[in-house]
Amino acid sequence: MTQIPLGSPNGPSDGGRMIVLTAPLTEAIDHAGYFIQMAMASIPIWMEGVINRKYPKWREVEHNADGSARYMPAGVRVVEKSLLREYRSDDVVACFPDDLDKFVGPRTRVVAVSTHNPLGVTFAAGVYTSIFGSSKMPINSHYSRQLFAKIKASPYRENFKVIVGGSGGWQIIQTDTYDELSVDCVVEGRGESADTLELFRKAIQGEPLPRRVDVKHPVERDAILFPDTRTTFGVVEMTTGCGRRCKFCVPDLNPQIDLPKDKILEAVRANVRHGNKQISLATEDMFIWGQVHTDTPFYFPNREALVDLYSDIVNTPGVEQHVLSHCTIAPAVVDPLLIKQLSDLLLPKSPIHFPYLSSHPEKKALAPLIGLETGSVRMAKQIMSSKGVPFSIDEWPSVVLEGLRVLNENNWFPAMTLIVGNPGETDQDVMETIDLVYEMERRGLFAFLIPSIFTPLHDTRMEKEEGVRQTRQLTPLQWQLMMKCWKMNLRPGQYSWWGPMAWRVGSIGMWLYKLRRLNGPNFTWPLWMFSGAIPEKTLQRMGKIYPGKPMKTKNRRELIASLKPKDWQYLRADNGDMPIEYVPPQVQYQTQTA
Ligand code: B12
Ligand code: SF4
Repeated sequence: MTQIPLGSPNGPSDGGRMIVLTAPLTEAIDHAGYFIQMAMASIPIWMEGVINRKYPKWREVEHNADGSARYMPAGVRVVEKSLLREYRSDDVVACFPDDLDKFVGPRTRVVAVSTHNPLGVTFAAGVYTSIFGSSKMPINSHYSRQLFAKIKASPYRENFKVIVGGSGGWQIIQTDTYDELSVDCVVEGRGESADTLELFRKAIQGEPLPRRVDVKHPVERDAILFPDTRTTFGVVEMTTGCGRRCKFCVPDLNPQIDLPKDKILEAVRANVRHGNKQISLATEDMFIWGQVHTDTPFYFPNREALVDLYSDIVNTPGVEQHVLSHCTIAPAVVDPLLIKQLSDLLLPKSPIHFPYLSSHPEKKALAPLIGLETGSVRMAKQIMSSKGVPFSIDEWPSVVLEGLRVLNENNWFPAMTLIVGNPGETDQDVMETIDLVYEMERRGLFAFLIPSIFTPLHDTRMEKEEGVRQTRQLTPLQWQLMMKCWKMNLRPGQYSWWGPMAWRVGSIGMWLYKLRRLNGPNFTWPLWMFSGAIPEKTLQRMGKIYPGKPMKTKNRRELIASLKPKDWQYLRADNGDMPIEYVPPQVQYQTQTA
């Protein structure tokens, strides 16, 4: 063990904390909203100047009086809360990477790192940096590596173990970067688990740790802990799991749980107490809350419960801003009135403004993340056959278009992810997805489309499958889909700082300088399409891009009519469009008793 005396100028005067929790700076900042972190997960480090110019203060973080972090990602806070069941508060600290020297000392036995996406190899992250040519170094990855390097270089490194957890821990396992990053053990699973506590006990006693530990996810809602401190972006967990069983999905592997309202609200109040004005409920699908393990299938949302929950959240004194996280699109078709009621409640506290799109008097908008993934029914059947329930996956394009119509009418302009290069994806599948994107454009619908290259995620049912690995392998159609999505995103110019024009002109410059060599010839025409330098119609006539076909799809009434009669009982008649054969339960009852 390194012999550095307590109080030496090289270490903290109190010998440091026994357990030090931290997270990469870029994952911990509570600045400028979700978008900045998402951008830093995707933009390569050499473009950091763009972020610096737009958000010059992004590195300025807030501290508590003792130098610990005022806020940390929710995962760190839950682990901290879990540890505080066993250890004293002056043994445990959560701090920003720059403050590690204040807390890591000769007393330190564990440095625990929480990571969301440390190496940038997850979906919708690596692809963008790889387009620009440095596939492994998005800004977030650079800062994550910087954090690990700092821990590795600590003069006390021999004294403590480095335990990594969080949704991005698998990236270290998969790339076998334990030694490079100086990580002793990666925990896959929840910090509340007894196995996690056991691991910390072992580390504190200096026992060797396994490289990887898989811990069980609690199945009871009361077993999930809620932090009573401030979390980055005011993230408070709302649900775990999902239930739609998409084959590529990690969160769906967790049990489907909707967390108790009183605990959610307590955590919201704790955030406010510690200075947070923004709240966001973390979920894979907000619409399952209140409908888990009830007599109604979870995909028919519990309107009253949801409205009641969100109403209490946004009306909590001190909550000035509220942001939605993830949801699915079928509930918008099932219950448009729910969407309207939520809009009435949530828009006033939304920090998102879409001046060119929103009909709200202050141009406010809601922008949850929704998975579109593919427009091909064949592909959808293969990878996500229940994505659109209660509707059959055969209706997927109609569900997307109708759902988006309902959402847009209520000022919801979601970010929608698409997967390009799924295993077995054919040109026909890509054309069908392009058709859907063109159809959105034709109908004036808006979603911020985020195409990403298929990434086999650990433990999922597609873990062993292989899709496209590098941008050079993308076909002309796949490139067209990606570039069309981005062209559509820049359409209304709602991100004024991006300056759509500048992007387009810049893209040609970049292509000439670097991109044509990096991404190969299949990239050329789609990029010209994106740049707008040659009109799309001309490119279509020249046969350089696929023109797309108008789609014949079902409207809401037809979709509702396509449901199985046994599902009609769960529909809300006040939405209209009820099947003509439908007899409301009270009438059925009267008929039976007459
Ligand atoms: C909120 C959220 C965000 C927010 C805020 C993130 C933040 N910094 O707080 C924003 C929008 C910024 C975001 C961005 C991104 N996200 Co995100 N995000 C989420 C979401 C919805 C909730 C995360 C959360 O806070 N959960 C609650 C906490 C309590 O859970 P937790 O973090 O998992 O922590 C538990 C365990 O992991 C463990 N644990 C955590 N840390 C540690 C540490 C140790 C030492 C131990 C032992 C245990 C441990 O214990 C905790 C509690 O028991 C999840 C989905 C989900 N339901 O988890 C996706 C999710 C984590 N995100 C995901 C992705 C892909 C991204 C992006 C790459 C998307 C993009 N391209 O922009 C970026 C990356 C951002 C970055 N900085 O690099 C994926 C991760 C996939 C993967 N496994 O690789 C998820 C799972 C979504 C999904 N549907 O797949 N995200
Ligand atoms: S709908 Fe989303 S969260 Fe649910 S299983 Fe599919 S990908 Fe996962």
